[in-house]
Amino acid sequence: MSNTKAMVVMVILSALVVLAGCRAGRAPAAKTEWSVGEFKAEQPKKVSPRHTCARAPRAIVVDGDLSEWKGIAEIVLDRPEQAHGTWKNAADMSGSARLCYDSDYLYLAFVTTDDVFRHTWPLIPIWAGDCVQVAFDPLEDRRVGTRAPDDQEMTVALTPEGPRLSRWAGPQGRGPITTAKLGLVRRKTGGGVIYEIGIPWDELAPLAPKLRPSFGFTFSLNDYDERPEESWLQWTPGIQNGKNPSAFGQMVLEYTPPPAGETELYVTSTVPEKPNVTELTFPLFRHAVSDEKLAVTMTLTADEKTVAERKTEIAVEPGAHALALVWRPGGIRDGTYAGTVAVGDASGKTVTRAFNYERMITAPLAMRIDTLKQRIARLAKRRVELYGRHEATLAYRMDVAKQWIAGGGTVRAIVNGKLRLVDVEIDPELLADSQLDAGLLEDLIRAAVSAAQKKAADAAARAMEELTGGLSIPGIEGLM
Ligand SMILES: [Ca+2]
Ligand SMILES: [Ca+2]
Ligand SMILES: [Ca+2]
Repeated sequence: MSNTKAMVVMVILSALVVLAGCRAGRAPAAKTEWSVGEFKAEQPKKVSPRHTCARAPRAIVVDGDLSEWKGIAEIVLDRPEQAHGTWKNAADMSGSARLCYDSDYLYLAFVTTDDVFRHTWPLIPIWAGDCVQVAFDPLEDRRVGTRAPDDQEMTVALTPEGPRLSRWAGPQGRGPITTAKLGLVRRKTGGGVIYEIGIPWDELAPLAPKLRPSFGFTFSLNDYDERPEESWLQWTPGIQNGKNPSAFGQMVLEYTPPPAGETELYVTSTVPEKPNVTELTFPLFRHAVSDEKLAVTMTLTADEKTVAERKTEIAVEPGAHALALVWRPGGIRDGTYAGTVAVGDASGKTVTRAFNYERMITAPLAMRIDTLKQRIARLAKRRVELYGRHEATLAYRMDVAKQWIAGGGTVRAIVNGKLRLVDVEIDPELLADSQLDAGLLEDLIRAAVSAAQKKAADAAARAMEELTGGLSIPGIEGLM
């Protein structure tokens, strides 16, 4: 390096150090640690297709009986232009979707018609059997061709092990959503499934009624009759063949004030996309019936230890208020924190929202570079996870072509990777045996078939373990 170049590098480096110092020096010593202002939700532009997420007209009981959903408008998928893969007709796969909400849950109801109901999870990925996939773009930033940090994708299925709702992407992390209410039942006619689902608002943050006018949404009805995910019907693109929130439809959150004398409280947390943010903003909606004080507690924890906490009270008058509560947590280092914001009213009701906060502001240059390296390492790990999932899917597809043989020397059963019986071979000498009767023959066939099916299932489980075990990917089993 020439002397001039070295000088230039030195000057740039010192400038960066000075800048970092300025930032640290600008830490809000004199500023108050929190403030409360008016919250104004951005008004996204209208998008087609558009539908209404109704306010629940009456209490929703999540049980697979949709009688309380009467009067809520449906989105119907039953047309060839909505279908992909080897879709035949509406009897093969069709269905409807309805959405509504109350102060605690977003509810979804799907009713499908399907000539053959089939799901064999965990032998196949959960999205490859008969199921519904849903995707949300809470902030409606409509990212093109990839998900943004607020975006979510989930699959709901009636699996052999029971109803299951799994999240593949979202700020709350991946895995089964155990806080959701699931009422999934087979239909008495039409071969399909009724899916009645309640998802707590905390699982959908930063989405919240009154704090967002609408959200991006789409869904897909997946069909497995002969082959996993052989066809699907979709409201819009954006889930299948590439993640693309810019293609989603729009759900307008219908709002009517609560009945006279009833209060309403919605709280959410924002997800700062960049780590150089010193302020955390919590949008809050309160419909109050009298003068009151809301008790607010905001906390940040690292390694399960509280590192910052702020308790405060907000006075509100009767009526509807959309507020933005801003917290500037002081005295904390750069790092990754788990946080909660809890808002309690006089009736004793408390709404708690969880969030993650990654902060990179005051550290010396070297430490900031280290943090950057950690971020890159995390991104690389995520690539490995996605690759692992792809490989597991490939391995599964190969196994469909494979066959497993089991049984003694007299009766042998051949089963394929889908656990289907391909053939049974019986030794002619066995049939000549005078002691053989129909009951014994049935027992021998049954034993051979179940042994071959067990072999196939074990092989699939082993293949999955080999592909994922070495990487120790948390939650992947829950998704597959
Ligand atoms: Ca119900
Ligand atoms: Ca079908
Ligand atoms: Ca099916």
